[in-house]
Amino acid sequence: MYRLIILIVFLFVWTICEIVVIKKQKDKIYSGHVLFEVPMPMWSICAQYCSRVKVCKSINFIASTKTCQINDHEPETSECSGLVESIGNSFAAASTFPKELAGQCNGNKCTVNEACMPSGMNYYCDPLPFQLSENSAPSDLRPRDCSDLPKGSKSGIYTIYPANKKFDVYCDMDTAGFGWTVLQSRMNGTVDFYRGWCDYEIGFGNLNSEFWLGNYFINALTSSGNCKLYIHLEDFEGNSRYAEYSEFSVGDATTKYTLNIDGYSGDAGDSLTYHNGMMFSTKDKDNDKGTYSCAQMYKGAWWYNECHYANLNGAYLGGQHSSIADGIGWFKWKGFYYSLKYTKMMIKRH
Ligand SMILES: [Ca+2]
Repeated sequence: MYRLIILIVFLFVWTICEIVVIKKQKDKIYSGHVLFEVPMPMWSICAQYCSRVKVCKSINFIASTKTCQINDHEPETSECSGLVESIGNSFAAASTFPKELAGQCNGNKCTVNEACMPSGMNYYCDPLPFQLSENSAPSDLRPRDCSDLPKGSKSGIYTIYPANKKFDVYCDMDTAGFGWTVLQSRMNGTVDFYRGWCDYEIGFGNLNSEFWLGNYFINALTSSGNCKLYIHLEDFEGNSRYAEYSEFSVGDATTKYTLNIDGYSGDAGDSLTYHNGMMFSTKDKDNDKGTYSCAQMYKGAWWYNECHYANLNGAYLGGQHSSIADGIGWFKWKGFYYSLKYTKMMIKRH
């Protein structure tokens, strides 16, 4: 740790002697790519540190805790930047840093486990206070999902590290036993689910109430295979049902988050096998088999076929409704004219 403190002091002195302009994006962070965090007094020093660490591709600076988050990716230039709103915090991509920021370290040959330190007209490589390997997460001891948490852990929000990514999830230990990672939750209609592709890609809502975790993260959680899906449903009359699928995974962005599902059991009826092999569709991205946009027609976002038997991201219509199939529907239990009170989709490794 003393090495890091020396480095910070050094960077600080260097910073006040030089003036460089770095493009930062206010009130945004890049979620899901944090490799490690280090304390830093200010964001510009975080940027400077990043410029000297080979694996660093971008940074988030968390102002309230003065934390510098080192990301191993920078947002893709696709339509979804991957940046999420985070008031008071900021983001900067290493590719936008001016060359002078790295000083003598520009183009250094330090390894992924070293930080470059300028020294006169040259530089030297200083070991990072962290263990990083070329392609693995900082520690294999970190939970990959909720089932890796210590036995006895209570339901709540936890940080997990699946597939070299880091993000927060809600872990459910009560509905169907220990260790379920929640992907989706509806309970009171306070969150708007009629949203576009980018929101569904990186997720939205509040982990403590209603949310969609995000297709990007669902892919990360299920890409290693061997996941089962549990769907808990409740109506307004106090009844509950469940549908469980022994096989569940979602492809990556290049597959448009294609659903792979099989092996139904439960008492809610199988409304999801019909959606197997379908790409994800949103109101602004029609990947379904209908001649029109199923997402627009049924006010949701889903792996629409032509169109659906399940619409768990539909409108919160609160029970019986006269419009057809645009509520939070599970056809095999309630038909097309009933919008459920409560839904929860969650996964667990076998
Ligand atoms: Ca269509």
